[in-house]
Amino acid sequence: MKIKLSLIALSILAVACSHKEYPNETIGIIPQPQVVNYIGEGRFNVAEAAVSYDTRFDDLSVHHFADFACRLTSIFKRDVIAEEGLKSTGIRFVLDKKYQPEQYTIEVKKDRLTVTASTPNGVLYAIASLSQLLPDAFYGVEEENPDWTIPEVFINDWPRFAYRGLHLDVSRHFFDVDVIKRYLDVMAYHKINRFHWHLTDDQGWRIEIKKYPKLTEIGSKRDETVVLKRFNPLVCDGIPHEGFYTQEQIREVVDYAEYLGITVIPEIDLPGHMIAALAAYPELGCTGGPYKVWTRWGVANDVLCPGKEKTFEFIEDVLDEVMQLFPSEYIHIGGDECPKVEWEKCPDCQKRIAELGLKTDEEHTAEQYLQNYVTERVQKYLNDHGRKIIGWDEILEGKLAEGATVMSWRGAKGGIEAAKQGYDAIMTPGGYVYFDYYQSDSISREPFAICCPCPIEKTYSFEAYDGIPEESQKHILGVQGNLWTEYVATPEHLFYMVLPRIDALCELQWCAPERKDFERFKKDVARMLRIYDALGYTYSRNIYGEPGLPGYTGPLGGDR
Ligand code: TNX
Repeated sequence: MKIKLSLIALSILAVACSHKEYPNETIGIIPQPQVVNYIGEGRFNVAEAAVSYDTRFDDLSVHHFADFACRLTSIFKRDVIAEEGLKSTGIRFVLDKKYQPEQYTIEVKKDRLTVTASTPNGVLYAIASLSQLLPDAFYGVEEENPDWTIPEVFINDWPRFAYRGLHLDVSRHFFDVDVIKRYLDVMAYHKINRFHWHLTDDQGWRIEIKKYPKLTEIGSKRDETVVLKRFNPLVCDGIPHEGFYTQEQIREVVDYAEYLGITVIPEIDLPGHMIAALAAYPELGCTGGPYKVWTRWGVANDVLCPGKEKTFEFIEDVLDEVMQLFPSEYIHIGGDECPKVEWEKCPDCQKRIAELGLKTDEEHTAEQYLQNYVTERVQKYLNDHGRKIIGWDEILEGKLAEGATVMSWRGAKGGIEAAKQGYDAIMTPGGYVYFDYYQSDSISREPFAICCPCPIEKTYSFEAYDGIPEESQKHILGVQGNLWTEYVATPEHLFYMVLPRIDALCELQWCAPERKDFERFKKDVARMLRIYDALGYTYSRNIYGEPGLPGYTGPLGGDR
């Protein structure tokens, strides 16, 4: 018995010694997996491998296996099919219900590569990682002698945060469904699982609402666009801009996202940022209009009038249709940058303030409390329908009802405050993860942007828990990057702003902080850039000291 035990101990020791532990070795995957152990000297050859899977997997996972097999078929010019029923060799997908929802492992041995996961997202992320272990030829890059072998390695991986978001503003500039799908593709590849879709704003209403057809008939069109300078003198292009998604297209996007393991969180920004809606239905404003869909940027004084009951009818009707289209538990209700000047003058608003007994105190004005009233009422409506709200950090000003989630954009302080007060928070601080900021310090060579350089190193340096007391850290749901599109008018420009900062973002969302290492990351990004090239995405080459978007002819940062 004694001998047996020591033999087991010895063999465990032998296995442990043969593991080369990170950080001595890296694996070239973004986001860097949590655990990477090299377990032997052999190599597994993907070029010769069959694919098989555990019969207990769900349909969506099976689709992912089939897609992967199909890709191998087209590369190796031989029929690779995902076979039902596990084989003992080849690429094998195993279901283990004990795995956390988005966790996966990949164990590579000489004759078999075993992927284990418990959900479609786990499967998808395993395939994303596995793809990054393959040569560039996997992405269609012409390579002389691609090496299709993978070293014997064990990867165990799971996300740091459950909420891993990327936002897109389609109001300032409209992007069609194909662009949105390409955006979702690149998100899924980075294991990002929430798409925050900013669908309405002063400059355009982009979602069809059947009960209010003028929202898109009138609210989705503007006469022209400011192309330079935020402040006077404005330079406008004189070109009308328009676009919206039909409900059918919205469903198409939601389904497509679901396939990629992404929940779409719609934002209906209220009570500010509403001029496009007011242009269509002026009776919802304090003055009754007329209003015009905005052609300029910045904060507009005309906002929804919470003094009128029909404003709430409107909001609820819109949200009814939004809830039908989006299964997401969270609905984003905006709440940012809502000036109160009209409310101060409006008899209906003042009547409402009096009825509610709202009073100005040392900290906030009565009008500020009126915004709280709007937030709370809308929150209650959504809660009654089984949904939760997210709002920009302004919703913290005054009083905020329990159960709201705060999106911290004016730096991290809103998120820190929210978490301390016991609200859930999502960190999306301007300056770090605002992808509408310049890709490099050389702004004179960059497409004109709304503000400030934010090179990838800056994004990479963000740490979500900074300033959050340990006991409040559980309230940080995750991190999100935002792309506002005031100055971003084309898909080429759009992807340029996001790539490769999305690579930094996904490491903030996925990796344990101690796994982050900018030098390693930079090396891995170089590989990503080759993939972006192969897939036809534009991206910034600033990590090579090459600022600027080739082919871009619009205003540059230096023109400001
Ligand atoms: C502030 S971030 C806004 C947006 C602008 C953005 C430009 C937030 C909640 N509101 O309306 O597009 O700055 O960076």
